Amino acid sequence: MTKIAFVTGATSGIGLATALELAHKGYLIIATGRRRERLQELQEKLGEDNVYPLVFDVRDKVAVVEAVAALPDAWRKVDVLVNNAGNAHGLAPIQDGSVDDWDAMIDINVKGLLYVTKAVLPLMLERGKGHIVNIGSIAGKEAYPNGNVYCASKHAVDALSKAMRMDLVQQGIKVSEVNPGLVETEFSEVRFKGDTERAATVYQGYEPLQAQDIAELIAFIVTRPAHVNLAEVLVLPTAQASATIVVKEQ
Ligand code: NDP
Ligand code: 8X3
Repeated sequence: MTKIAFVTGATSGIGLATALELAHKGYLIIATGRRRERLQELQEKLGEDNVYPLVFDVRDKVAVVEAVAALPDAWRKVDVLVNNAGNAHGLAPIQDGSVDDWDAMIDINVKGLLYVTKAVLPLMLERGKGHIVNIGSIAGKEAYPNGNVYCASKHAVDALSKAMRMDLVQQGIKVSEVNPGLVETEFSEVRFKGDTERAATVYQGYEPLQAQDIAELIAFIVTRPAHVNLAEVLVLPTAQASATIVVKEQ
């Protein structure tokens, strides 16, 4: 039977690549994000019957519940949830940080992940199976200068992933956490509020990971046999050794 994957943040970067990769592995994709036109492009690319687009902001808990409740019966047997939607907003010392940026990161990366999980989990619990893949970060393993609240939000994802795995083990639901280092996506454009030149410098002088690298890893994780759970993976560019150590050509 065809499996169904629910991928948040499927409009760009890691989420888009994951939606494409899982579709190529035969999954039907519930693709979510705020940019409706990008979800429509994905649907056109993969075929109308192979993608179910859901447009909502993960911060809006009512919208999240309504979107999941409105899924037609044929799309309710969700096998895989990829909690990917998220971003960094700003990179500043704590004394200079913007409260609005802090709200965005906590509300999207932490509360949004919780709202989506709460809404989708019943669809797994009623079948006694499922697999949740949370996208954390190396920033959830280490803090780095100026990363304060983004790092805190990803440390929260790390804690939630571990705790969710404990809470759901008896229900037959796997929980995995993928923690990437530097991946070249729209991430830095969002962090630096559309400053594409500054964003590009983050990925210069070494070979960063690409979204496809993470998508292939997620596809590997969710296609392991039923008795195998890759609980946590830290995946870095070869040039990266820690959150702050990246070997760059001058
Ligand atoms: P992108 O900016 O390319 O993608 C972010 C995705 O999240 C978009 O699809 C966006 O969709 C969605 N999103 C953001 N805010 C919201 C919101 N409020 N409601 C719904 N969807 C939202 O970045 P990445 O692909 O790099 O990031 C994906 C995940 O990977 C994030 O959780 C990030 O923290 C994590 N990560 C990224 C790394 C990197 O170096 N790039 C490294 C480690 C982890 P839309 O704007 O259409 O709503
Ligand atoms: C994204 C990677 O190093 O910018 O989570 O925090 S980093």
